[in-house]
Amino acid sequence: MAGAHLDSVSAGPGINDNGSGSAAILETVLAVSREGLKPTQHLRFAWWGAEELGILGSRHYVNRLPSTERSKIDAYLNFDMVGSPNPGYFVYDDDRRLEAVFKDWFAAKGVSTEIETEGDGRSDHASFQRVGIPVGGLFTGAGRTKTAAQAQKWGGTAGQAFDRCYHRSCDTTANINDTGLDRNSDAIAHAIWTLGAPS
Ligand code: DTR
Ligand code: ZN
Ligand code: ZN
Repeated sequence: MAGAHLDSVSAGPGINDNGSGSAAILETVLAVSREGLKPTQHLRFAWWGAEELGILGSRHYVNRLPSTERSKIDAYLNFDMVGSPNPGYFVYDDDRRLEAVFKDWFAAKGVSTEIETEGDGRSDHASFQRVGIPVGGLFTGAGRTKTAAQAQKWGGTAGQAFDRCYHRSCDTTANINDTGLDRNSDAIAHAIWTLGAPS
C-alpha cells in the first residue's frame, strides 16, 4: 500500500507538501494501468485528507479497518515531500526490508541516501506503524538546513533549508526541484513494483 496526503496547510498551496507525493504515486498508478501490468499482490493507493490537522484521515482509515483487512497490508509506503527545491535524499529506516529497496535503487543510480530522522510520527505512516504494519518511505527535506557535506554529495545550497517554503505561501509549482521529484518518482515506481510483484 502506498499513500500521500493531499491536503495542505491554509498558508499556501502545498505543491511540495504534499502535491509532490500525491502526484508521484498517481504516476505509478497510471504507469501500471498504461502498461497493463498484473502484479501478484494487490496494489492499494491512498490520498489522505487532514494530515496537516493531525494525521486524521489515515488514522480514521486504519482505526476502521477490520483486523482481517489490516492483515492484508504487507507494507505501507509513505511519500510526504519528495520534490523539495534544495533536495536531500532521505529514506525511512523503520523497516530494514523496505529501507533496502529504496537504498539499493538509489545506490544503483549513484545517489547516496541518508536515514530520515525528522519525521517519526509526523506523517501518515505513523497511523500504520502504531498497529504494527511495516512502514517505509522517502523524503527530500523540510525546514532543516542542508550541510556543506550534504551539498557536496547532493548538490544544492549549503546553509539553506531543504524547503524554505515549507508551510508557507511560496510552496507553489516554482517550489519543486525537478531532478529530485523525478528520481523519487522513479524510486517509488520501482519499490511498488518490486514489492507488488515479487519474483
Ligand atoms: N511533511 C510534513 C511532515 C514532516 C516533516 N518532516 C517530515 C519527515 C518525514 C515525513 C514527514 C515529515 C507535513 O506534512 O507537515
Ligand atoms: Zn505539512
Ligand atoms: Zn506533508
